[in-house]
Amino acid sequence: MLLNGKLKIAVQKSGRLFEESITILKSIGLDFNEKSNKLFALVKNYPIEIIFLRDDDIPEYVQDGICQLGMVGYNEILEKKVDIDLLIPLNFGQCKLSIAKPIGSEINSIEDLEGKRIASSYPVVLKDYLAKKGIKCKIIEISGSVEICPSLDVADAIADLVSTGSTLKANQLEILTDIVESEAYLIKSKVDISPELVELIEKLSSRISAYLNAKASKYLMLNCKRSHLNAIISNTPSLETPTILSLSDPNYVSVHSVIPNNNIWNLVENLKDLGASGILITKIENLMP
Ligand code: PRT
Ligand code: ZN
Repeated sequence: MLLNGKLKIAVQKSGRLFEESITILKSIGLDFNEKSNKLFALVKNYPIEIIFLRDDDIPEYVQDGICQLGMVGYNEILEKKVDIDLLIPLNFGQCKLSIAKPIGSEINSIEDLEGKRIASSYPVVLKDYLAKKGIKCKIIEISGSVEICPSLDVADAIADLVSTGSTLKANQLEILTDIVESEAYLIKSKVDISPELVELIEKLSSRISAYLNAKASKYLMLNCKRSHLNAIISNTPSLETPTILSLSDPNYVSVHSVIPNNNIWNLVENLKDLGASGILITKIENLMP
């Protein structure tokens, strides 16, 4: 890593956030080889270096201005209490930090946690949460395998990240309450950044937003009789005004529209019932508002 005036973007070196972070950076046109040197990667077509770090270190590297941008979970941002700009929620790495207790234990409400031991890798977020609720507990800081603490009688409950819930289940634990929801964010340093790099950051942010918009949307095309047009348009959840094109048969039109990428099958069936034909739905590569 050199102090060479290039934009530095911190991403997780390996782990749950790695693949998706790399996919986004490549999808917005950055050309780099992440495999040749796992400490950093030089971007060939922009003055950018990708710096590979443990996710725990990313918030502070960005806060201190060593990296101007970073991609990291909101849980780590809260835990490190950093002063950074949250730029864009990245729609991956979704999980929640929850307090869980052994199934069948006498802890049935958060008040029952008073005086108990809670093991967690997120002592700062947990401490803030308990203080807000006015509950005094002993927090046992553990860096991994938090789930086994109750069965080893190291703790009465845990506070850990949950996504599917299968790890809790496998350890005979259940959620008592959720503390905070999390996903990966693009974060930006508040330390002085040169005007050239600010311009580059704006370009990258706008491309990331376009990439995320495209991923959340699909392009819909269909044909219908003019007489069915109003019903079809009012039943199409278009993100912007749909485009209506004339066809060689003056009684028919073609409707093109960007739609949200959910409930697609129900929508298609509904549009067919309303008289649409030749319904085509395609992926969108890029959606710049
Ligand atoms: O080496 P490094 O420090 O970089 O990696 P790490 O081992 O600390 O982190 P990693 O790769 O496990 O997670 C990185 C980030 O992914 C986290 O900080 C979260 O922002 C996000 N994330 C999303 C998760 C999970 N989902 C998740 N389920 N991080 C961890 N888990 C673990 C959780 O701790 C528990 O052990 O998965 C288990 C629970 O999963 P379910 O599916 O059984 O509920
Ligand atoms: Zn970590």
